[in-house]
Amino acid sequence: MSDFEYRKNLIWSRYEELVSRRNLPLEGNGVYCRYANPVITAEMVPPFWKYDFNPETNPYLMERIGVNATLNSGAIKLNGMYLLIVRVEGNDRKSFFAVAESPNGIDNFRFWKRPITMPDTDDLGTNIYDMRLTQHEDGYIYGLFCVERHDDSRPGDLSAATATCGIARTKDLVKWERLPDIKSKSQQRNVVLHPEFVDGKYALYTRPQDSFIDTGSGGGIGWTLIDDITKAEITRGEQIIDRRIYHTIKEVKNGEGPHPIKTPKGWLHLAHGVRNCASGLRYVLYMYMTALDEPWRKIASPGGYFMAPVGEEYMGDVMNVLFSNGWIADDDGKVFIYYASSDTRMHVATSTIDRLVDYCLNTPEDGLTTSASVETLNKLIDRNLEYMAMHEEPALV
Ligand code: BGC
Ligand code: BMA
Repeated sequence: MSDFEYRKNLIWSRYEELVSRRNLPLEGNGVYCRYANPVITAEMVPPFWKYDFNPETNPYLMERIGVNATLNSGAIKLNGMYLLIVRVEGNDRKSFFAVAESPNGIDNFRFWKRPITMPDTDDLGTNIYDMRLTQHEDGYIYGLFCVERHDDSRPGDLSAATATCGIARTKDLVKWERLPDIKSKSQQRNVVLHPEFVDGKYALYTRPQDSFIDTGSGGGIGWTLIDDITKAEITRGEQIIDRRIYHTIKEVKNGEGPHPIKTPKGWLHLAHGVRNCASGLRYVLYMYMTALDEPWRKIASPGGYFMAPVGEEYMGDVMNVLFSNGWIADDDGKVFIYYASSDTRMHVATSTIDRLVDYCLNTPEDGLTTSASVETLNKLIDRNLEYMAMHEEPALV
C-alpha cells in the first residue's frame, strides 16, 4: 500500500471512530450529568474539509485547511434530530457556522456536507460567532450572532474592534435570509430572541457594553421590545433584568445563553458569568428564573455557578471557560445542555425540567458576604442534624 493510501485509511478510520463512538453518562451532583466524551471536537470535522484527496494535487496528503476549534454552538431539535449550529474556528481564526446532527443528542454527531454560507450585509463583517437559535412563534427559526468588525474610528489600533448583533432567519438551517444588524447605541455581543411575542412585539435579551471587551457601565442582561424584526432597532432602552454584582460569579460580565425554556413555574434561564483573577477571566454558567407572564421579572436566583470547568475542560485555547448558547428541552422533560469548554470543544450535560426548576427554586441565593454564606450553610447543617437525629442516623455525623 502506498504511503498516500495508508494515510488516507488512517484519516478516515480515526474520523469514523470519533463520530460513531458511544457516549456514556458520568455520576453527577443530582442536578445534571456530564458525559464521558465531548460531543464535537475539531477532529470530528469531515476530512474532506481539510485534506485535498487527489494524489495529483496533494501527493503528500497534507492537511490544506486546518480547524482550530469547535465551540459555542446554538441548538435546536428539528424533525426528531438534535442539531447544533457549531462555531467552527479555522486556523486562520475566522469562525463560521456549520450544522452537526445526532439522532440522540449525546453522541454520533456528524456535520452536514457543507458549512452554512451566511449572506453578508452591505457592511461586511470580519468574523461571526456564537449563534443563538430561536424557533419563534412567527414561524421562522432565527439565528442571532455576534458580528465583529475592526473599529475604523481608531485606525492606529489594529486590535480595536466592534461587536454588533447580526440576525438571519431560516426554515431549514440551509437557506438563510440575512436581516439588517440590530441597531443599538452600545456594542452588543450576547443578544437572544425570546421565542414568544410579548405585547405583540419581538422581545430581546441584550447585553449592553461600553466597548468591545469591557461592559463598563452596562449593568448586566437587558430586556427590550422591538417593533420590526426586519429592521430591528433598540429604541426603548434596555431594562436590566439580571445585574452584575461585586464579588459574585458575574462581577465583570454576564450574558444570556440560549433562549429561556418555558415551564409551568416560569422561564428557566441559562447564562454565563465572568469574574477576573490573576490568571485571567473565569467564565462559568449560572441559572435564574423569570415569571411566566412577565419574562423580564426575576423570580429565582440560585447563588453561585451552575457549572464550572472540571478536569480537561479547564484546558484549551482560552483557558478556564465554560460557555453555553444552546440547549434542547425534549417533550418528555429531558434537557440537553450543550456547552463549550475553554473555547475548544463541545460537550453535553443532561438534566430535566423538574430538576432545573427545583435547582432554581431551592438553591440558596448568594448572600453577598462571607457571614451570609456561613449563616446559610449553618441552616442546612441544623436541618440535617435534626432530621438525622430523628431518623436514627447519628452514626453518619
Ligand atoms: C473572539 C471571541 C471573544 C471576543 C472577546 C473575539 O474576537 O472571537 O471569542 O469572546 O473576542 O474576547
Ligand atoms: C466571549 C464570548 C465567547 C467566548 C468567551 C471566552 O466574550 O462571547 O465567544 O467563549 O468570550 O473567550
